[in-house]
Amino acid sequence: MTTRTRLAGAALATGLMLAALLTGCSTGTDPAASAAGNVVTITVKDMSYQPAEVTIHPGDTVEWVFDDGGMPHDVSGEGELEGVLQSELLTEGEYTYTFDETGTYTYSCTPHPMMVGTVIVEE
Ligand SMILES: [Cu+2]
Repeated sequence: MTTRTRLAGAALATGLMLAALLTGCSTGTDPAASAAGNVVTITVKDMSYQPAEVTIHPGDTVEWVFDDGGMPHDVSGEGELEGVLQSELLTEGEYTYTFDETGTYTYSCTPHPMMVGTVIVEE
C-alpha cells in the first residue's frame, strides 16, 4: 500500500465516522425532547399570557417573553410560589423559572390582576 492509498482510506473512514456521528446525533435528540429540561415559552402580550395554561414536566423551564408594545407586566406567583416566582415589571425581554415539583401553580400580573396564568407540572 502506498502512502497515498492509505491516506485515501483514512479520509474515507473519517467520512464514514462523521456520517455515523451525524446520524447518531439526529436520532439522539428525539428521546432528549421528552426528558426533563425542556423550555416552554409563554408570550405576554395583548394584556394576557399566551397560552394562559401550560402543562410541563418536573425540571422543565417556563420562559415568559414580554412583548406588549411597551405595556409593563410581571409574573407574580400565588400560593406557595408567592415571592418565589416573581419577575420584575418588564416591557420587553424575558423571565424564566424552572419548576422542579409537581403541582398546579397559578400566577398573575401585579398591575393587572385580571391577567392570570396556570402552570401544571406533572410526571
Ligand atoms: Cu399586566
